[in-house]
Amino acid sequence: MEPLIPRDRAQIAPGAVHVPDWLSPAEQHAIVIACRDWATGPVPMRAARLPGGQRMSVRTVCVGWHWQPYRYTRTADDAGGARVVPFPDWLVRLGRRALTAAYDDPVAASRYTPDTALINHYDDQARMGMHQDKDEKVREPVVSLSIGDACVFRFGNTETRTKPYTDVELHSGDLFVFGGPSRLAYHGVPKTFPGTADPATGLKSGRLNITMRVTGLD
Ligand SMILES: O=C(O)CCC(=O)C(=O)O
Repeated sequence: MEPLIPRDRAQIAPGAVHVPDWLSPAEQHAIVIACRDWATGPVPMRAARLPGGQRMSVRTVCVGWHWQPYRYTRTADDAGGARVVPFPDWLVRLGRRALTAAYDDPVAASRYTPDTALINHYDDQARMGMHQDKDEKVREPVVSLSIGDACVFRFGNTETRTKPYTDVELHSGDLFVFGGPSRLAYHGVPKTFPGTADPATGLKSGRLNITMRVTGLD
């Protein structure tokens, strides 16, 4: 195997931090197992339907709160109607560790309590257009974990879907956190790199992305 070229931690914009190789291979494997379990129910993983009628190309399952464009509910009203599984404590702890790694502020991190996670699976054709994560009622940071195939993650500005933006390669195990002045930055995934994943993660193909958020809902 080729030796890994170290990639450096980088602030992409104020409040937006990329931490390469943050998850260990064992953690990635454990997360893949958990995601596989969530994907089988009680709410099935599905391609969400946009208000215009077309389906997203990624397939998504949620924990804590169910997201459908563009709201959160406790039951998956567009996917069989079951109640979503509770947000697990281990994922809260992982979110807090992620915030510490990104911002180096353990006190703020200890207060971070994500209550939803969207788990997206990208097959080789899947993409995600530029969008803002703005269905949450509060503006706590978003913690994003990547597993499987590498991708181009496009991180833009808070005003428009277009330039200026920065293209960041996210690899398996990478952490990306965006909060503060970057919390409402447009972002998307224009491209994945099929076949780049290490099979040791347990993911058979494609790319998995987990974003943890705080909904601010009761
Ligand atoms: O897949 C990614 O890295 C980004 C996912 C995303 O933007 C989202 O779930 O809102």
